[in-house]
Amino acid sequence: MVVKAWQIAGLIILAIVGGGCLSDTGTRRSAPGAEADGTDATAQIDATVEIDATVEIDTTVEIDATAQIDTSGPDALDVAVAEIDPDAAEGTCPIARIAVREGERVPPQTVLHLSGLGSSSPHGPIHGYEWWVVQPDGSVTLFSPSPYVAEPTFEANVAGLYVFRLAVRDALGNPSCAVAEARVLVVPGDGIHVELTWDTPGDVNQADTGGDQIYFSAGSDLDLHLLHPKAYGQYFDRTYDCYWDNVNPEWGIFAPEDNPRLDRDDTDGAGPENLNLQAPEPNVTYRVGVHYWNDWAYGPSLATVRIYIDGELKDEWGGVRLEDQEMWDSHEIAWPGGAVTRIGDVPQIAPYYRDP
Ligand SMILES: [Ca+2]
Ligand SMILES: [Ca+2]
Ligand SMILES: [Ca+2]
Ligand SMILES: [Ca+2]
Repeated sequence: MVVKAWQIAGLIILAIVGGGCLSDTGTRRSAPGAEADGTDATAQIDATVEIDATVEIDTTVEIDATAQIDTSGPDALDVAVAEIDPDAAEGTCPIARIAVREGERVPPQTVLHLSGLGSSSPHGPIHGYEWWVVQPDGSVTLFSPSPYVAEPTFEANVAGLYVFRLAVRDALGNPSCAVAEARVLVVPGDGIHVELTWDTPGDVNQADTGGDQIYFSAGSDLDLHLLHPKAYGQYFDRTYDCYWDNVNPEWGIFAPEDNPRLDRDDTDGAGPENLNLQAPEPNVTYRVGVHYWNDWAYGPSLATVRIYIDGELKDEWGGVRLEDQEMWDSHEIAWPGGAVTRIGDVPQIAPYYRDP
């Protein structure tokens, strides 16, 4: 109910004149036995007046733009908006709000469901959304299907902090005065998490994807390898090298916990490739390698390897320049303890290393 102040004043006067019965929420009671029967001159009147009035100020401006759109011309919408009282647009700004369904802490390769539907405006519905993200170094994920929808998704593939921001615009074109912000931390949950990202300066768009892997790729293709000691240092070992052609081999005891998993192979630029091992074998030293499988004519790339032990970043070795077909032996990881050691003071790179 909306009652204006001058109406309240009038109603109170009416209440006094009328004996205290106010609107539909007012009550008037008489004590039992108070009715005068003509014989009891001392009858008492016990009347209680309860005033229950709420003043609500409702400044919502309802915009019925659709009713005014003349579909005969492209300027019709502009005309409709121009007919809205401009004074109604003054006042508070639209408020942008972000909700992330998956929460603030997720493992790598989580598809985040973002929503700006909690945004609001005193001037009517929200008509425009614009999202941004500050992502960890090496991550080039784009909003899907675009940064201009109310509920985009976003694949958080690289470990680290993502800061999402949202601005909105209401039906009158008013922008939000403040940008909403939400932070999501991507933390690897496995004992060993190895992440490879790369920068290919010859590729003008490193965020695009696709290709047929025969004649064309949208970007260069580097690969992550994890060697078990039983590979005797040979990459592309069919059992004891975990890589794109052997993504989840059986290592250690006959149980999945000590098997490595290549959870993400990227063939079209930037990465990441993610390699995980939940419960490494005791008394085993693993080796990490990076191979430049195919440059797809985009030229050399700068590789970065990050190694996380139990969710904690232990080493990041970045900016290592690789040419097509080169193999970089980057790290050793010793278990138990998870000691991460760089192989060599400078990158140890073998030229023209091919699948034997
Ligand atoms: Ca590209
Ligand atoms: Ca790859
Ligand atoms: Ca196993
Ligand atoms: Ca890619």
